Amino acid sequence: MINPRLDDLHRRIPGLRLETAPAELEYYGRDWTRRWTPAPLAIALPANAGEAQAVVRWAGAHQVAIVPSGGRTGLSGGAVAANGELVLSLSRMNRVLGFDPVDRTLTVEPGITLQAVHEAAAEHGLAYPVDFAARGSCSIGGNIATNAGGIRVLRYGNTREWVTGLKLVAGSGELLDLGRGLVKNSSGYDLRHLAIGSEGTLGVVVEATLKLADPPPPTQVMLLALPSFDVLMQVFAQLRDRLRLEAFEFFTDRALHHVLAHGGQAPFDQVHPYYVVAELAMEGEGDEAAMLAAFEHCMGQGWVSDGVIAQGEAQAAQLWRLREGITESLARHVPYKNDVSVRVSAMPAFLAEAQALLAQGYPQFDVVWFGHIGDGNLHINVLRPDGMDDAQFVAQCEQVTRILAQTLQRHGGSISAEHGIGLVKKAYLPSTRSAAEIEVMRGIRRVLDPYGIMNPGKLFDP
Ligand code: 2HG
Ligand code: ZN
Repeated sequence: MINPRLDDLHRRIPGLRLETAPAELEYYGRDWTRRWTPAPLAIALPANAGEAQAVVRWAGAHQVAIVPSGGRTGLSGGAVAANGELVLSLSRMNRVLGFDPVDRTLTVEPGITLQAVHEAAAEHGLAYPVDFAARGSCSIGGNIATNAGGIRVLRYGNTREWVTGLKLVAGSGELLDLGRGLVKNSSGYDLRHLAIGSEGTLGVVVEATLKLADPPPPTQVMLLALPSFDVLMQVFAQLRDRLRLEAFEFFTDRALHHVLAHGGQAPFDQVHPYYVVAELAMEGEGDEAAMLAAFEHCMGQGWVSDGVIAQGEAQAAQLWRLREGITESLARHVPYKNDVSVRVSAMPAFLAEAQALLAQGYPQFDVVWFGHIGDGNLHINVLRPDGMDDAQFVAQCEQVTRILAQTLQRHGGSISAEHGIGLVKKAYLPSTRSAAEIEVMRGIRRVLDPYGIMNPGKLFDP
């Protein structure tokens, strides 16, 4: 080590793995936003909770900023280290620590991927029902830090619903054992829920106990092509009221265009303005008939321009790929992302206003709309036009976000539904949270992170 501070860290925690090679700094210093140049001081890779706690204590004593780091699949810059921070990567802490068949819980280290959690739950005949496309790369610690949502929130809720215990090393260096797997605990403030969604600003998760669900029911997957968003909402209401929806996801013709350009297979002969992937539980005897009746009803109303019900798992996976492949298909464009929410009832009015705003004010942009309709969550990806330089593009996108934030405020919505605030949306936090709320959050942050070392510069400034 050449850096005296790192020498000291090395001496104080002799077994700790520290990386300082440029390739490692580059790799661990960025997330999927790819808008910041990584410049961390070093990467600390603790092997266990004790080492992680020792690193946080050392950082507090030496005023070294820490960026907690999982799979770095975040889209808001929450895991970016661009200012000489020490990245605290939990990637080596990726084990399943235990399964309790009576409690139906799985206790895991934070660096385990979501997919490995799914697999571990399935080995015990159960399920961890939070799910989204980055499952193979994202880690459960990052899911907890952002209260990740995904494609099954409609049915199962966000990550928050599934975390019954959390061990958190607070910025103060204290190890807090929160929730302890209790189903009921009416003994004051639930600090576990403060930590969930705090984006690494209060502490770092070193262990989580996850509640498991019954194994998923057999399902049917359908893809529908729809002429308008109003119709889409009608179809949503029909399917939700008549059947048991496991997922209801939408995307537009532009989204499908990019997925197909990336190697997908066109589902229909014609192009349609809107598409929906719906997954329906098929548990009881009458479910299949009820699904067909609902499908026919929607057809009969003239709501559905075209549709397909998957015949078997391979086709179901193929239909899902059209939705789940959107982010990947856009990645090479480095799109500017918005991830907003309004109440489901406000979706049509908000979408119409937002679409008009973009079409009239920014016709130069290819805007890709998709998301989780049943949760009132829209993803708005804006692509850089050919020939526009990146700085100009980002400046224009920030203008768009400012106007979107005002529109959202009028509709009572949020500037971040499930991706977090991080760096990307920090300037817009006051459109979603009142000054009084932000002041309370500042106070909480000061108590748990008295040295101001936990992910400084993210979420809001001191
Ligand atoms: C999804 O729903 C993810 O696929 C990513 O939240 C959204 O890329 C995006 O904007
Ligand atoms: Zn999403």
